[in-house]
Amino acid sequence: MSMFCYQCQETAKNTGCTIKGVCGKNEEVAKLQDLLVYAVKGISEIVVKTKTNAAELHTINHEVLTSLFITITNANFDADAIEKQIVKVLGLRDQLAKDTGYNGNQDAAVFTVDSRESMLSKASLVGVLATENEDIRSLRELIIYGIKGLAAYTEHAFNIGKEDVSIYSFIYEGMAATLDDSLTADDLVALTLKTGEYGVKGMALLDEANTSRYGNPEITSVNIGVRKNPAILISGHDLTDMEQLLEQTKGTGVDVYTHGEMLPAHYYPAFKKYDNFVGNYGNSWWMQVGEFESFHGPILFTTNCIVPPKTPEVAGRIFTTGAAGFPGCPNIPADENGKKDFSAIIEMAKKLPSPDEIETGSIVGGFAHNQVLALADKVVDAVKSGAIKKFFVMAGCDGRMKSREYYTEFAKQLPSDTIILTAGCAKYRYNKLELGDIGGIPRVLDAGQCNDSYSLAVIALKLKEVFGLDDVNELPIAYNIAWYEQKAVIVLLALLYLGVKNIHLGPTLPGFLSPNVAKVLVETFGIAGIGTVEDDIEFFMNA
Ligand code: FSO
Ligand code: SF4
Repeated sequence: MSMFCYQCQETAKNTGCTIKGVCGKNEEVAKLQDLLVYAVKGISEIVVKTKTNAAELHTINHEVLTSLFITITNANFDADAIEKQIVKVLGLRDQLAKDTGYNGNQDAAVFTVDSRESMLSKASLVGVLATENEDIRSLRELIIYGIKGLAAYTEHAFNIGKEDVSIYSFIYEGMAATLDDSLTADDLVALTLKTGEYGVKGMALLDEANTSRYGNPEITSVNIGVRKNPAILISGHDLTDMEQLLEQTKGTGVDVYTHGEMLPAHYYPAFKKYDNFVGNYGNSWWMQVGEFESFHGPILFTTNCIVPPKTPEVAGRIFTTGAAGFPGCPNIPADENGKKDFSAIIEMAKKLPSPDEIETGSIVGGFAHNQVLALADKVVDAVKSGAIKKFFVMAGCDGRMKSREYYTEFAKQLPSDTIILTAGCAKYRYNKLELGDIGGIPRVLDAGQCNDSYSLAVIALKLKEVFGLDDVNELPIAYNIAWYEQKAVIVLLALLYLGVKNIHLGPTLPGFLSPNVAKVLVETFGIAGIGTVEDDIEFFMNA
């Protein structure tokens, strides 16, 4: 076996990618990512054992976030960039060991490598399969994937200048725990829930960061057609990159379109003032291969999901920034103040044709907690009168598997007295259907990016209060969530921590759950997979 990765929903045969990733990640990149995660575990071990206060670790905190983000599915395919990050992190680890007087002998905290070759052979010994017991391995990876998602959200908040040291401390605690052979399965189950607790904190921090800087998302109609100007497409989740790109393109004659998970940027008041912020182009991440061809202009990836470009022409128009990376595509760095120079992208755009129109019309979104709570009276009345019978939380991710057509069908077949609450790229399975409204409330309410699933939890908790219920599970809300990568794992753990039960998860249950761990999730939290659309709708409507 040359590599092993089973962190996402598309893992080969739902058991593990062993030769090449379904995502396109090759053996070298997979191994370097394993080693980067191991180096982060080493830093975490030192922090925990020496009881170092995370508040004193500014640079290390940030590099740990970036390192974990780099290893998320579809974020970074660039072996050279990952090697560089390993060298950086090991340097920080060794300096930390010195500064703190660490005298332990945990391998992750002391190992050395001096070449790409030595990195690859070390990686073969410390990857996922290094943990032999499949239940312990499953729980360790569940925690690590949750922490990867948490790190991604925390990094976006960091970029806006918002931090919570307790999150860093937890990341060190959680990562170090995955090296500790004395922990039992029960200990790790408890730590899994604690990961969910910090998931809530991380998403709340990012929500506070985004809304304090860019305002509260509001109902917005987003154009999905095009104009006849040269243009840049911006993808991923980082709003500080969005802000800087809009500032730098202002008055240049270059238009800006969002792609994939950047669509919700349109919902923020702060971005509405830019005349060149035109609309959203295309659909969810996996459809980029064809859509980037017809876009014609340069594309900036601020995070995942990158699909390896099929032609040199498209590859030549891709730029990355932050944790994202692809070999041969420039990564735009930030200076010490977080400023980025996007002029190379703008100059390229000016020389290229305007986008081909692939759709026309508009889509409506912006239903994050503040906007929905502003409509609370209307919503509560509609529930009381029976006009709204049930809400369906269908947040999460999209993916390429054919089985995901389930979600489009599910949305189509839901009774007309139901409302879909969505967030994340899962929405593209049904956000262009004509599902109508209930007394003026659209039947698909899009809160925003996957991290804005937090908004859906806030809305649920508020409704619980308004209806005077003791338990969030008594609300007429069903959870039918689609997952793909590790940010969805932290969203799921956050919901479990908040006490939400009976979540249905699809299109398949995670391959990294061992049968015993899956059983715990089923028995404790009522987690279930999906069945047929008809059966599931009948089940949910009668539950
Ligand atoms: Fe989607 Fe990709 Fe936001 Fe993920 S674009 S799949 S859960 O990165 O992060 O929802
Ligand atoms: Fe396979 Fe997913 Fe890992 Fe890529 S990220 S190698 S598709 S499990």
